[in-house]
Amino acid sequence: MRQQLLEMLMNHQGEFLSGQQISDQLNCSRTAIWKHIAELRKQGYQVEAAPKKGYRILSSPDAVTADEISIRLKTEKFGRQIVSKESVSSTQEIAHKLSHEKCEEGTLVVADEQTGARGRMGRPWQSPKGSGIWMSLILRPEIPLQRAPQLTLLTAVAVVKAIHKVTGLNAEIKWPNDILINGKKVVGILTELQAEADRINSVIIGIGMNVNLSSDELPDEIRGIATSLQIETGQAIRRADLIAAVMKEMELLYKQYLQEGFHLIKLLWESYALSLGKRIKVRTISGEFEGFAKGITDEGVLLLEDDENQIHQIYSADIEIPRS
Ligand code: BTX
Repeated sequence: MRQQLLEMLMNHQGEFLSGQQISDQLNCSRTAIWKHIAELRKQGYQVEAAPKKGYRILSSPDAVTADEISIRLKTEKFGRQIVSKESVSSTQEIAHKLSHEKCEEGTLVVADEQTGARGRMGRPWQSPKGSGIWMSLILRPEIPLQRAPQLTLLTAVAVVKAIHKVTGLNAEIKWPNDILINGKKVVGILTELQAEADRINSVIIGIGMNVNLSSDELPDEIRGIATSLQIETGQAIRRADLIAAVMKEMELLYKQYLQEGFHLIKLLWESYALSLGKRIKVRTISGEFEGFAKGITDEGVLLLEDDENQIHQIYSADIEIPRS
């Protein structure tokens, strides 16, 4: 009900809606409307109430609440179930738990702050309050286990597209999961699996996006290597707009992926990839080496050609693109 009320007010921004109009449309009492208005104000919405005129919305907060996200969603499944929290250790942890409890595919966990967020290989992910998108999406694809890394690449493509649609910025992808703008990291993606034998129960895709951090607000640990969308555009971005855009792009690509396979994602990914055709340095658990990034395989594995013209398949690594 509150979400429908918010939707009505947002669809008539700048105009008053009378209590009668609202109660007729939502089939509820005036008292119920008043209670929901009070709740919206508590969430940070500025709602004007004028005698004989009714209600109108003056401003809405840059919040990552279920209400703010839901009214912007243009998806069938992705983000249609939202768990939104103010502060959590990691949205991945909550998503894992929900997934065990058999939540629906497309369930999204979002937090305004994370205090113990993780990147790959247990590295910490800085997630300060009120300025980023820290979210985890639960998928249940019926695909073989070895194809799961393709979903990281699919997510990277969707995020690059969504960033372009919402901000006009052209981000680039550094294999496998970094999204960079002007050479600095703006988004990180972490794909985790719940699987048994060779069957996937769920894939939990964690996405961390630096949105409205100023240079001063970037945590010391990452100041030299990271950027935010606000730094790059000079403008604050409404986080719920971007979340809805990411959900839309992901759902579109995911449907296509399940029906037609990885081919299109691969082409799109390659068109956004920063490292392909360049000499790169690769750091794996078994050591460091250099070579040319030739491309990716149909499984999303990076192909590296060394100085003896041997091709190596890189499954998991950090890569560095030395400045030329
Ligand atoms: P990664 O292992 O590729 O990147 C981690 C590295 O990135 C860190 O070691 C640090 O150098 C750098 N870094 C840390 N925080 C930031 C930041 N905010 N911006 C830019 N660089 C940073 C990347 O792992 C995967 C990150 C996924 C994060 C999401 S947020 C929602 C979900 N919950 C959770 O705990 N993780 C995911």
